Amino acid sequence: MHDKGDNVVKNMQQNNADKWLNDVLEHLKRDGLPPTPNNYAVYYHYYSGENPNLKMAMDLLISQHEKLTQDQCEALYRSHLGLEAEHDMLREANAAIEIEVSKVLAAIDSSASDADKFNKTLDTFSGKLNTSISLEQIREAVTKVVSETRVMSQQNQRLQTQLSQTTQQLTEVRYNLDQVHKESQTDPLTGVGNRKFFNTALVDRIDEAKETNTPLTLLMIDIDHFKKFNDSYGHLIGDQVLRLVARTLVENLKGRDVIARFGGEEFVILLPQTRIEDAEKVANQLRINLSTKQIKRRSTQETLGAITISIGAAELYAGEETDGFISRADEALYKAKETGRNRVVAEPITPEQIEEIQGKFQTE
Ligand code: GH3
Ligand code: MG
Ligand code: MG
Repeated sequence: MHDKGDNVVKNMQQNNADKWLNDVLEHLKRDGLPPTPNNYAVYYHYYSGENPNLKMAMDLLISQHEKLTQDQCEALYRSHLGLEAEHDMLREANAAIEIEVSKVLAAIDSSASDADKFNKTLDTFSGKLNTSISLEQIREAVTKVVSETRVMSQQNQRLQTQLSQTTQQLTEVRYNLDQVHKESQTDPLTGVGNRKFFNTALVDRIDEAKETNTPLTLLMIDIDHFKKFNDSYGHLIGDQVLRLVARTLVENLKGRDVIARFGGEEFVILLPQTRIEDAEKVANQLRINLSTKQIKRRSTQETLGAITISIGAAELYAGEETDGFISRADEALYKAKETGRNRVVAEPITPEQIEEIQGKFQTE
């Protein structure tokens, strides 16, 4: 019962998304605008009617100018669609793309059945040739085959053109959407993942650790006395340091490890399949590696000294929630700061903390 209802809603959404995709692409083409993610988002919301304010504003522009310019489209995007909307759009556009692809596959199927029909005509023709028929009848049959061959080849050509156009358009839309998705998860200054990326990765890695019954360790990293560094040398050199820290992390960790900027001058690392003792070694290597790098002012090559980091580590305890896990790594980082900075604190979970987690379990 429930499934049936879900399917009806799903089908309706798919049909709509399917229709809107065509409308959007045609309208963008009419207005001479490229199908960039932002342009696509504006027109998509216009057709879906999900955003009445955007629809009203766009209707007004259309009534005044007929076609939208790139600048007008960008202005609509900025004032009516935020990051959240973009997220929805990504999901819906992906669904629409899947539908478009299945339509293309259906077109190929139907072309195959046309080919079947054509084969049958040929069979009938060769059958006729086997019976004794007049020259006139043969001429007639040959003419029919020739004309059907022409129709088939024209149909094939049309299908091919349509397929390559659709594929090209979809590839472009999908590429643009992928770029937007990637950008929305990346810290623009350092190029590593941002907080949003980390939040998703954290949930995924915790699930994975639970499913595979493997350890997961979190490192919380904070640059030491960074305020003083900024105050002494300026924010631009501070930014250069943030990039250096990110690069050092990326260069010294494995592909499966998650690296992100948690905010300000703090970074986080998730080390899957790693116990806290091993994570402590990794953290110390990172810390030492960074402390041996000399920061230089690019313009004068003047040496500004080295940068140090403090690191707190925590290993996920079975049944622990994301917040508790982060808090424990944070507490360890705080201890590293308190006890002199430029060090790693990796303490095992305390019996009190275990009790707290288990207490939560029982009340739930
Ligand atoms: P502690 O060793 O206790 O961590 O001291 P701190 O000075 O590093 O810590 P505090 O929290 O007092 O200052 C953090 C500084 O990080 C303040 C801010 O100027 C700097 N910061 C945060 N984000 C950025 C950024 O994007 N670029 C630059 N250049 N500096 C940043
Ligand atoms: Mg800090
Ligand atoms: Mg700091």
